[in-house]
Amino acid sequence: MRTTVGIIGAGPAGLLLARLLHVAGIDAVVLESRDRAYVERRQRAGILEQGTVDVLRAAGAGERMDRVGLRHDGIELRYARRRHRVDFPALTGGKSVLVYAQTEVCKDLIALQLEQGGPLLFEAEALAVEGAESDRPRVRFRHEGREDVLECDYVVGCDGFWGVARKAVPAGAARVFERTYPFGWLGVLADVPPSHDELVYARHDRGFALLSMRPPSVGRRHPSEEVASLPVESFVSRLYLQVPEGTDAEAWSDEQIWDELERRFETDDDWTLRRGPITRKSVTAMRSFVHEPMRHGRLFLAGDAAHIVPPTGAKGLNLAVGDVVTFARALTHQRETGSAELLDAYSETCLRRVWQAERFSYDMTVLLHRAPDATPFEDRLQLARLERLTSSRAAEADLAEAYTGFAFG
Ligand code: RFL
Ligand code: PHB
Repeated sequence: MRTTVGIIGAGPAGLLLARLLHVAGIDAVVLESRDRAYVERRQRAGILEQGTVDVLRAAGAGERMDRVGLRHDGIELRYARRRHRVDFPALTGGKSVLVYAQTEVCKDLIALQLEQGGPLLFEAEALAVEGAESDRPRVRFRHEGREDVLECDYVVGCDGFWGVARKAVPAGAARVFERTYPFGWLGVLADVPPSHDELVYARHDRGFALLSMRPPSVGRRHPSEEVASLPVESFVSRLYLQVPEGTDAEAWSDEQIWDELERRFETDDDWTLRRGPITRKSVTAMRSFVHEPMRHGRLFLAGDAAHIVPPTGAKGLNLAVGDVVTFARALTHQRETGSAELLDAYSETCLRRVWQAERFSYDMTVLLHRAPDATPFEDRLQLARLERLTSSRAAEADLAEAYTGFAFG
């Protein structure tokens, strides 16, 4: 098999890249180790920055997103039983974010790719990237019980944190920056409308909690259907609790989860948490990670394959989008002008934005989580930071700008 761009991984990075290249008339093959149902069901991100929304729309993948996605003009910070709303448009000159799940982005891109794009092979596991320093890099992979080779002009590793692409970069050619956190998130999906119409980020002495939401499952629109946005009441609840590192999700009963959420979201007013049947339960580890550079020869890394942020800033998916937009633009430029300048600048361009997201995600994590060994001094500092955020427009604007997104490079 031969193609121009070999893409490893059909998460948001790989799928969007395939779509952008298709629109630009550049052929690509996507290899995905899992099956389609697994990729479409994997619960992850929920927040799209405006820049991400614009890219998906321009790529022709915005029809369902525009109908089902819910614009959010703010978030609530909750601490010491108090509630404070951060108003994004007022603080950023009109910016907002869109609540639309990663599962839905992936479903939309997969449907488009299978209908219009080049090959997207499920259950095709990349085993290794070879010849990254040559003009003809190759991906060795296994599909339907057979080993095969995909010969490419470029390989883009979009295979997430646990993928194989990064391993093709020799240790001496890379530098890794990493931090792990002594806690994780227990995430649940519950079949009950969200208890608030915006996201709530809560800092509590017992630990962090987050209230988010997911759109109902809605298919693609029939041409005769009315276009109407869906009410928040039709959404379901997505909730997270800070738990100790290594926690087993099954160790928490549904009732324990609701009781703990209720405590951490407590307020002085009459706000109440709506309970309902929990349909999904899992624990996510928290990590910050950056692999520099994001390119080795003709192998490019994009998305979680190159960097990880803790989810507190809602940045992971949006960073993946920025990387593949940068790559697609650079390759198009090279084809149109013969100049490799943008491809050569790929890593540097992406890393500028990546480090801003790393900084913001770290700050949000430290601001809102309670470390198991937190001292009373650190507890007071956390509250002082929250007080500052809620009383200084400058501090609040800094959060709002970062949350709604940094420009693509
Ligand atoms: P993915 O999504 O991990 O996709 C990688 C794909 O590669 C496949 N793969 C392979 N395929 C072939 N051969 C191999 N050898 C392979 N090895 C792996 C995998 O099966 C998979 O399909 O990476 P990608 O595309 O870079 O996308 C990154 C995002 O998924 C991730 O950053 C976000 O989900 C992070 N994230 C959030 N990001 C946001 O922007 N906003 C959010 O609100 C947000 N919330 C979250 C999150 C991540 C979370 N978890 C579970 C870590 C909330 C949570 C709880
Ligand atoms: C989510 O809805 O899954 C979500 C939202 C915001 C975050 C993290 C996760 O910061």
